Amino acid sequence: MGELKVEKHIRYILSVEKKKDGFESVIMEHIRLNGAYWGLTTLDLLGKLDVADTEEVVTWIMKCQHESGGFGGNVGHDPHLLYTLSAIQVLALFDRVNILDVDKISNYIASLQNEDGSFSGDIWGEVDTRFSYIAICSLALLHRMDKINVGKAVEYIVSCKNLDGGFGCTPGAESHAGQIFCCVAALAITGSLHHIDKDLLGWWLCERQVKSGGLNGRPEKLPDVCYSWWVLSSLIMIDRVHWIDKEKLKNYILDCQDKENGGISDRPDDAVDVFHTFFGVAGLSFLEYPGVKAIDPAYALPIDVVNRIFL
Ligand code: GRG
Repeated sequence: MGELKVEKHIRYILSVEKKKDGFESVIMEHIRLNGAYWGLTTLDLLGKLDVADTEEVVTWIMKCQHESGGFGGNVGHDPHLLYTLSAIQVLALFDRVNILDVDKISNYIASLQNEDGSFSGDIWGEVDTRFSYIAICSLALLHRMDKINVGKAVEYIVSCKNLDGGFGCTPGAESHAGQIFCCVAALAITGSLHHIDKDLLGWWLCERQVKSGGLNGRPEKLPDVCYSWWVLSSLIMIDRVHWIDKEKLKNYILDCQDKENGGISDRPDDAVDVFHTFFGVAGLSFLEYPGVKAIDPAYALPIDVVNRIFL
């Protein structure tokens, strides 16, 4: 366990970026914009965003934009909401949202809202509450929520609520902590948390903590460091975070570090990656680990970045 290996994690993140032909870079080629968000937000949470080359990052991000206004996961890739949010978030980290053609991007996002209030991820039409969250979070960060029918978007999310208090990806789909984060955060951003039974959902979420201290994403599943984000952020937004054992979770996350080479994995002794490194550090931020900046549970950005946008 021990303490958070801050310097090693910073070196690990920079090494993934530098080794373009390395295994992790190659398998992340198609989601590089998500990877940039995970890696750069981790650096910011650890107070080290200045090691990144701002102009290089910003120039590359803008090359990922498609003529429709949406962003692809890498240069020349098809646009999708998943990468559009990451592009906005990374530009927000560098205080460069102002370089965006806000109308163009917000029109792209609004064009993906369906008649029933749901959102498709791209022109091919897959519907998922992940995309409702992404659309709402992106438009809020761009101050363009008026582009969509917020009432219908909320109605659709509420139609995905289950009897156990959780939410799934479409109406009737199983509750899953990842989808719960998306629905709770979208409801938080739109001022609609009254649609949630906080005690019922809080109970389901705190039951995600297993003996090792880690959290799983649904009953009978293995724990995974990334649920430190999906579960804790949701518990915080509904004021029930005191229902889990924070000390045990902190120790679980620290146990998942590669203490030699940096990075955090899903479970102790597994291979590390940038996704789990971000969600592990973000979880520690919620647990108020010394030296880690505070992160906003709804916008998934450091709180100082969110304040810069809204205050
Ligand atoms: C800005 C933080 C942020 C998110 C953007 C993409 C997105 C919005 C949210 C994804 C939410 C989600 C569904 C997360 C779950 C990811 C995950 C670990 C899925 C694994 O699912 P299974 O079924 O794993 O393979 P389990 O743990 O259930 O066995």
